[in-house]
Amino acid sequence: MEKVLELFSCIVVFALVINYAAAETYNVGGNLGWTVPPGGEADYQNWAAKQNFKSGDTLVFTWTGMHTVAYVSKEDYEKCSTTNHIQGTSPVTISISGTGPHYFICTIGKHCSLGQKMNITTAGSSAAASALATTALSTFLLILPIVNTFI
Ligand SMILES: [Cu+2]
Repeated sequence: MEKVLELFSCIVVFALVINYAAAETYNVGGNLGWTVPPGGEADYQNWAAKQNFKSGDTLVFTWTGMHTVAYVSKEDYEKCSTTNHIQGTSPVTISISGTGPHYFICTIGKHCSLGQKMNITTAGSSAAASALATTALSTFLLILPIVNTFI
């Protein structure tokens, strides 16, 4: 019985660890989607500031009408360069890796200079999340024998 409980506990912990470290998917801009934002660039920065991006997460850019997504360098972001890495069919799915920052712009007309641009940073990498999960697992395995004596 004890062995069964121990195995069961391990499976539960394993599932929690997998869940904790799992990459997340973000719909860029929330309800606004990917468009020329009514409040200018601040709209996307305000949205991004509320998220907790990490390496391995996925961004989904969704829009109607004429827009594009370009995943660009800081320099191109600042200049609203319209030449590189352009994807023009909604939805566009982009996986972010590394700590960033990551820069995205729309390349249609003056959309970028009107604020359809976003830069994000990854607050905690998945490596940090894994380290935390490992710590949690180690702690649990340490207290497991104590827990078992009460069962
Ligand atoms: Cu656009």
